[in-house]
Amino acid sequence: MLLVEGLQIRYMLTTSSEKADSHILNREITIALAGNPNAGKSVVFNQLTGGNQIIGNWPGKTVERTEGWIRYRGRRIRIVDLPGIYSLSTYTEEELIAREFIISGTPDVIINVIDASLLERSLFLTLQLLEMEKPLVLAVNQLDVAESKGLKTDINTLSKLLGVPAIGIIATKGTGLNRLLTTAIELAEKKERITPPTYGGEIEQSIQELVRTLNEFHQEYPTRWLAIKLLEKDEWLKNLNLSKDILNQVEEIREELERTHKEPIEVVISSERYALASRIARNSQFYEKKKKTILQNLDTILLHPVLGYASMLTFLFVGFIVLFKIGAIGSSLLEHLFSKLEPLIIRIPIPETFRHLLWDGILSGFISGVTIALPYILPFYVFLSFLENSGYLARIAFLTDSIMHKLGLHGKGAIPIIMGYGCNVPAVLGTRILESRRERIIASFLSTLIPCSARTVVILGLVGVFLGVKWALLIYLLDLIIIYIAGLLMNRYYPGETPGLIMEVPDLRIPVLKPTLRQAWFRIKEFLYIALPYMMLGSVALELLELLGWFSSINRALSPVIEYWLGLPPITGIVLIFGMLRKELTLILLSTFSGTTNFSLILNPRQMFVFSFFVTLYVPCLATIVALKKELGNITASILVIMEIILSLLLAGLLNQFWIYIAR
Ligand SMILES: Nc1nc2c(ncn2[C@@H]2O[C@H](COP(=O)(O)OP(=O)(O)OP(=O)(O)O)[C@@H](O)[C@H]2O)c(=O)[nH]1
Ligand SMILES: [Mg+2]
Repeated sequence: MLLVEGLQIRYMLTTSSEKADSHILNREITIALAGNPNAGKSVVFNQLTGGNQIIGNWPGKTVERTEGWIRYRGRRIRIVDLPGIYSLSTYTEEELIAREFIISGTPDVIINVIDASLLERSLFLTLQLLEMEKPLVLAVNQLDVAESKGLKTDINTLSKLLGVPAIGIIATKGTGLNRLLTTAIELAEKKERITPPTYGGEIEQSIQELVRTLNEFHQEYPTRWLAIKLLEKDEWLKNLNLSKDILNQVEEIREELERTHKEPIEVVISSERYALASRIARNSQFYEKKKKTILQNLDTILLHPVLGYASMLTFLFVGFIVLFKIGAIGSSLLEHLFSKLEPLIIRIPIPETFRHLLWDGILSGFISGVTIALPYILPFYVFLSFLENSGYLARIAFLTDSIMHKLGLHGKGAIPIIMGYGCNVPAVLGTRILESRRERIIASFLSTLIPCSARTVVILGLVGVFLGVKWALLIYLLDLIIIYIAGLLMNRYYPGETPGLIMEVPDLRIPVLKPTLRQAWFRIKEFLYIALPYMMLGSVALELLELLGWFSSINRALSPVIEYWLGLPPITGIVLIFGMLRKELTLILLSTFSGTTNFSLILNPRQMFVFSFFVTLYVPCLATIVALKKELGNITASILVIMEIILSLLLAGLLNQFWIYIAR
């Protein structure tokens, strides 16, 4: 699958209990995972289905409905991971997706995942879910985090007060998930309607009054829920074509309530929910004073106006150097290993042409991929996964908030942009955490200029190894400057406003090892299954082009741009075209074609630098273009791609000419 994360992917997972219970009917049950952003829904989803939803410690990762299937005791169970939401009555895109599924997607049961360390806030949504009267089980997650903050949760009382089953879980460790699943299935099969929460005073009376009227009309939705939504003037009700009489009655009640409360009715109902949520939270959770943990103290440094930036820069710099060192060492070790292998294969008696295709094509594509790309990609993904799950990524977003505003983005915009260092595809999809289309366009463009792990392979494997790590760092810096200027320009010439919201910074935590490594592993697997075959096919295609004698004519056609403007050797022309598939291909093909990983034999320092710089900027790879099209539409995506081609040709060419000029 080309587009990895965030899209709908299906899994079939068979649990061991299936065989024993195979006589049970093949029943189908749909379970929806709903809850606040960052509550841990996707961890639950991944644990149950074996899926690979993005998880991380900041709100707003899951932006699409994602489904997975499992078999459990003879039943086929469809589990749906929904985007996180704070309420069911406002209208962000994620809220619409989640709400639409809960109302019309007819889940048999809802698992409401809540963060036990943020109980009161979570219950605000729980109450709204209960209003819908669907079977619901409360998954009280992150008990370990709550505990470390000194919060003791009384799950039984919570369950009693809400009138639904509640199960305490620690999703990252898998604790309680079995019970959660069995309880959810039981509820789904009983199909009992639950008792919705009742609110206070006149609001409750008005709801009752409306319920009486609505009961006379047979509706497919619970009347109490309809009554509340009518009072809240919910847009969605337009779909129902209710009679004039009912609408008039609603209007009368609304007017009266607003007269007594002197506030819009939505606000009055919200305050009722908050009051109830707060009462339930107070009665079911207790605070024992604990010393501040080291992690909480750490935040005074990490978010400090001066020390925060200093520690961020140090952290990223050290991280970069360490990653480069690990990559370089790994790379030379692997190269040594494979060089021992080479003579063995050369001795295999096969016809000359085949040997060319086999050795120069498939095998050297594979070997270059493994020796040049993997050593950098592997540690990088682990690093990124820790950055995401510790919550440090959200802190970087907080620190860069003011810079982001200059670029026309909310601070949250830093998150997809930074994720772009891993892969531009999830970065483009991740721009959905931004509110407006304008912001999403700016952030998507900027994140496709970020050197993803594939481009990192080229920068580190070529410039880092042959010119020195300082030069590699220079490319990253130049890139950041270009992104900054591009952002400034876009903000200036693309009319619209930047929202002034403040970003929510989740608590810092030590990432749980297993799911964090698992997340890294899924990305590495993607590399092994998709990138490596590309590299082998690419090498074979290149060999074929040469055998067929087409090479020189293609190179001649490209020579004005490649040789004169960019100052690169002719062979790089074809290589750069192949690189549109995946950026690491450029370096891999260069090595398979020239038969060496010692790039100093074919490129001089200027060419290495210009080549890497150009690869960093020119068209995003195919998968990213597809993601851009999906998120922003054909026209916008095409404009962005064209802008990028012009930008890269212009800047890399100027850089080359400048270098030649200086060197003269
Ligand atoms: N310590 C601990 N961490 C957890 C637990 N559950 C989830 N997390 C972490 O909390 C963060 C958020 O989890 P996600 O599953 O991504 O949250 P989500 O509800 O899907 O969030 P959105 O997709 O943004 O709505 C991740 O870093 C998880 O590793 C838990 O029980 N204990
Ligand atoms: Mg999620």
